Amino acid sequence: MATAGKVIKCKAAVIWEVGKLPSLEEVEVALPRTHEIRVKIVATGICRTDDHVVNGIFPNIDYPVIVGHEGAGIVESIGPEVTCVKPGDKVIPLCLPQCGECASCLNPKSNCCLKTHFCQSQNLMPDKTGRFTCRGKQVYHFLWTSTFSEYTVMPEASIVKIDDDAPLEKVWLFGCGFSTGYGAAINTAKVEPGSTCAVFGLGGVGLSVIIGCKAAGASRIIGVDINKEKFAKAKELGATECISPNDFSKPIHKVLVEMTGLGVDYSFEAIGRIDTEVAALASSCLGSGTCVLVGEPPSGSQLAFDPTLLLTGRKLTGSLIGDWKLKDALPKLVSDYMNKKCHPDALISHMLPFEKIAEGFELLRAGKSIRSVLLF
Ligand code: PAD
Ligand code: ZN
Ligand code: ZN
Repeated sequence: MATAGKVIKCKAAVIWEVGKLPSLEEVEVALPRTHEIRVKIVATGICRTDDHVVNGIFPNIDYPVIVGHEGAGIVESIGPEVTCVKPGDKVIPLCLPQCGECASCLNPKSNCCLKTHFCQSQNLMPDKTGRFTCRGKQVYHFLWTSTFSEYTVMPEASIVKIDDDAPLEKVWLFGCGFSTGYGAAINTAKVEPGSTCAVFGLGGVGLSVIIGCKAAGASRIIGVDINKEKFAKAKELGATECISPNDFSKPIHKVLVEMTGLGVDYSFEAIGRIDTEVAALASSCLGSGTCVLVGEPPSGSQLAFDPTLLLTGRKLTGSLIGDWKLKDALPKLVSDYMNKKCHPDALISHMLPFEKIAEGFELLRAGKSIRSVLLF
């Protein structure tokens, strides 16, 4: 492409400091170095995790930063020794890397690559230098994706080629939200046919859990949210009932236990709050229930609960990006999408030009959107 070998000037949204919404800027994007790829982002969604960075509750972030981690685009150019993609390929950036070499990548039971931000910082490229500058200042990367920039750079561990015919304005959903929720149900919980499920939080992630529970054959799926405007979409996607904790004087876990006898077979927390994590655990069935934590509580949070909940046979676990090894899984998920085997499209509530990114964040905060997609 004509831009190959040159520094690119393009539009991006920069979070200059904690508490400030991403601001539209012109940034410079340097050339990809060895084992790096520069990608032209076509479409990118706004996930609550991006808002956590705005609010300063995501761990170990350096500011100014360009966030965005649900995206899809086209390879613009590659650095030396890149073998996994070539210019022109359609790709999805991976918010959870899969280096293929570390102990986790070699462990078939783990997707928590040791290069992920939970193990080491991803605020700069692996060689500890950055590729973004704006107004003469270095701007940090986020999860090696930074999809809120028209052009972005990532290492080979953080990119995967997808089907040439995949619609980029749709399949960005696989970059985080849909894969996270769907995988939490089918990979982490391994929901069984005929089972009962409760899903706390009916945002993009929780609704994707519902899609996964339904696909796995759950017979009863109870959605829990304080925003009743989310109920119609949850029911459209497979919830059999929806309840709001605000409609009951007793704690919501007691309501769920009464509704189901001993509690649900599988409960999921897709909000990111300590109190709802404990409520989800207490809603799961005595003797055999499984509770899966998906939401990300503020960094430094500590969970406290009565250990009897576990002694009496409940299992508590967590799920990072749906337990998928993303580089292996995403091409298959996208081809399932192309073959109409899974349909996350209903999660896209708003399509906005990239310039309206602030409006996208406001819609998320006001509880009016599920996923807004920003188009460059
Ligand atoms: P969202 O904000 O779109 O949805 C959250 C939902 O929770 C909203 O519908 C709220 O109304 C609802 N809610 C808020 N407070 C309560 C409450 N007290 N009781 C009941 N419902 C409530 O977010 P999202 O769906 O984009 O993300 C959900 C969480 O998942 C968030 O913490 C995000 O950071 C996390 C996440 N985790 C992973 C992972 O790999 N584990 C990946 C992606 C996102
Ligand atoms: Zn790895
Ligand atoms: Zn996300």
